[in-house]
Amino acid sequence: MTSAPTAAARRVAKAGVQLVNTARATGARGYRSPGFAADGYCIEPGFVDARAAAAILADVERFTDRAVTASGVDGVVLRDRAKRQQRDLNVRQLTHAEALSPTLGELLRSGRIERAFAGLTGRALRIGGITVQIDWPDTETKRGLHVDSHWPPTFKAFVYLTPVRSPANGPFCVVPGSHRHRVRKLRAIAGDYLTGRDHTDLDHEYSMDEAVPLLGEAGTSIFADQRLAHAGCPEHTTGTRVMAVAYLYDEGTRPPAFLGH
Ligand SMILES: O=C(O)CCC(=O)C(=O)O
Repeated sequence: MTSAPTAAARRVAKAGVQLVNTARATGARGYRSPGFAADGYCIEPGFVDARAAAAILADVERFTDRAVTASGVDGVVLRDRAKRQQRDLNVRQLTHAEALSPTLGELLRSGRIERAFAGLTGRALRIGGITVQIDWPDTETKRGLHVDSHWPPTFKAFVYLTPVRSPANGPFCVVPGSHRHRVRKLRAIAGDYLTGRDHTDLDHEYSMDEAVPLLGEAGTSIFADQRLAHAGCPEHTTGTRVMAVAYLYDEGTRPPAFLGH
């Protein structure tokens, strides 16, 4: 009689599968759009028109006031990163943001984000949630370069609701093509393991000098494979950045546990 694998054995097997898929950068070269396959991201100016972006911003702008500490809306959780960790101390997130803004709700229900990703990747992706993220200027506590997950791949659509015209406005930054890296990712994971760090941290293997800031007016959307080495710009000195962030994963699979966190 064979006995069921123990929880520890299941964890080891899962880690093995993750490592093999990370080592192969599985699927990262096979995207429908050659540009997305090469770079791992795409910027679409005007994906949300200026009037709609302004309407969403008007619906959520009250949360840029630090004195507001609760959403006051059923199902919407306001989370200040400063309450639970030592980095990203000037980042605020609001979950289930579609409940805050009818215009954002319409965008979510329209299927446009999934269709845009299908065109870029050839994959059927499902939205796991949409948040609004508010970033106040910060040059000291930003989390360094990281991935959201090594495996399974996850994707995000970022919609800027305020103009992000220079590094001083705190753009989303990526190392182009790093979603395809194999050896460097394995070196990073080994380094994280040896130093007891989060296995998604990459900042000891990659440098911000390799990263490009992704800029755009309000309404610009960035579609990204979150296996890219990425970070919020640590040179954010001017203005509060507000953006909506949709989280996506492969349809037919279970949403990764960290989604929305
Ligand atoms: O604030 C940013 O631009 C970075 C966001 C980020 O790291 C993420 O969504 O995983």
